[in-house]
Amino acid sequence: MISRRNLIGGSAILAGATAISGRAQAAAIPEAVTTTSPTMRPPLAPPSGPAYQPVVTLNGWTLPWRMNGDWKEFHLVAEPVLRELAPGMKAHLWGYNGQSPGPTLECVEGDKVRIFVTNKLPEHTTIHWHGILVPNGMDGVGGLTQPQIKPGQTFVYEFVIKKSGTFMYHPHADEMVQMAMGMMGFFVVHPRDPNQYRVDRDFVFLMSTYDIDPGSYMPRVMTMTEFNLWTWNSRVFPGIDPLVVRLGDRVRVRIGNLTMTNHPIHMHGPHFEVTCTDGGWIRESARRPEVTTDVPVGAMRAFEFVADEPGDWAIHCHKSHHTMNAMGHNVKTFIGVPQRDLTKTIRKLLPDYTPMGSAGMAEMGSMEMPMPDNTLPMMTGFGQFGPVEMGGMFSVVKVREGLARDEYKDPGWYKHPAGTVAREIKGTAPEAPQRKGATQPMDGEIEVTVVKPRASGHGGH
Ligand SMILES: [Cu+2]
Repeated sequence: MISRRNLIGGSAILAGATAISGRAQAAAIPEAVTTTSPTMRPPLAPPSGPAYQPVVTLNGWTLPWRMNGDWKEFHLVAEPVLRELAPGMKAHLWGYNGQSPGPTLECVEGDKVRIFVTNKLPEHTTIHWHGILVPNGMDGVGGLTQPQIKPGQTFVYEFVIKKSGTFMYHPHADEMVQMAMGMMGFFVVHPRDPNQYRVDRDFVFLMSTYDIDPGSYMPRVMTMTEFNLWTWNSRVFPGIDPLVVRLGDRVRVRIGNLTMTNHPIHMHGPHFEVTCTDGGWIRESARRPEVTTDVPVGAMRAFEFVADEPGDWAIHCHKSHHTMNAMGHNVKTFIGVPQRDLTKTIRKLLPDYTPMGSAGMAEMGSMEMPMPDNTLPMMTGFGQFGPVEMGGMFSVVKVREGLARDEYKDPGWYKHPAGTVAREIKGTAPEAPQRKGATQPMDGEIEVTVVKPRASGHGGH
């Protein structure tokens, strides 16, 4: 649901802002469009100006703008928001225009852009336009290139966009807190020539991490490494939108990383090439095929592929802890440990104790364990064949035949043609050949003699 709010009527507040042109002072601040829903909104085709293929923000939206003469005007409002991370868990974050991440901004190379930023947070903020070439005074570094935007103030940023590409925006004021609270957004600049770097579908998401104790709503902002929620656009599996793709489409996926660690993003199915970073487009001769690309901290990567094979193709971070939801870090490893006697002993002390993981942890994907309110299972989600046993940074690229050009609705699970799914074979496996005689090597086998090191005063390994 999108509603319009008149946030600030006059232009009195602009008196304290830096670098405001006469034109901006004359103009009233545009309305701020806001949304409280984490539902993906359809791509926003440009109502005027050069044509382009608009991007699709997973569980998000593109901010509408207004034209004022030849200036494109946006209004961002920095404010506390309530974000659903997945059905069953909400978090009190900070974001822009009702959501974290903030809305995606889309422009065209050569656009004259004016962005109003209103601060409705309890502390000061700024916005840095990450990767965009701007005059120094528009770079958004609090204290260095501008005074911070105090609560209640509105500042205006103005620049002409020189270069197309894949960028983002985030605060450059009390950064550790403000980014740990979810303040960030995507900024896509389309080429002026719509046929340059043309794709049929263009998805964007930002990676962010949170440390929210099970049962609570507020991220710990001092956490440096021990995060427990690994998100794409402040959503975790199974709450992340699928990337719905028409068979044969050329597809781009743009990813930004504002977490404290790198994320190797792996896509099953079609091979891809990284085509763009926050420094610009990669020339064709320098591209190489990949199935995983690492997205470093504070960086953007865009990759492209042709969706030439239908199916439900997993896309996820390859750090396996990042495809899990909140868990206690002190869960012990019990693989191979018989727990019956141990459980009896522990239950004398803790009657509700549930042992887990003597054969692995897969049972957690199908079990419904009692949990505090506002917490997600560590491993969750069901596919058509059973539990998916994932969480965090995981989604599905759903390649389907016969979709409409702008159709992004979840088509459900892939219907595999008969005989194309891995299956159980009934019957007994033949016995492995028995080794005769402990000392005789079999044909082709090399006998190895282990010589123990002589005991000495040296510590060895
Ligand atoms: Cu990761």
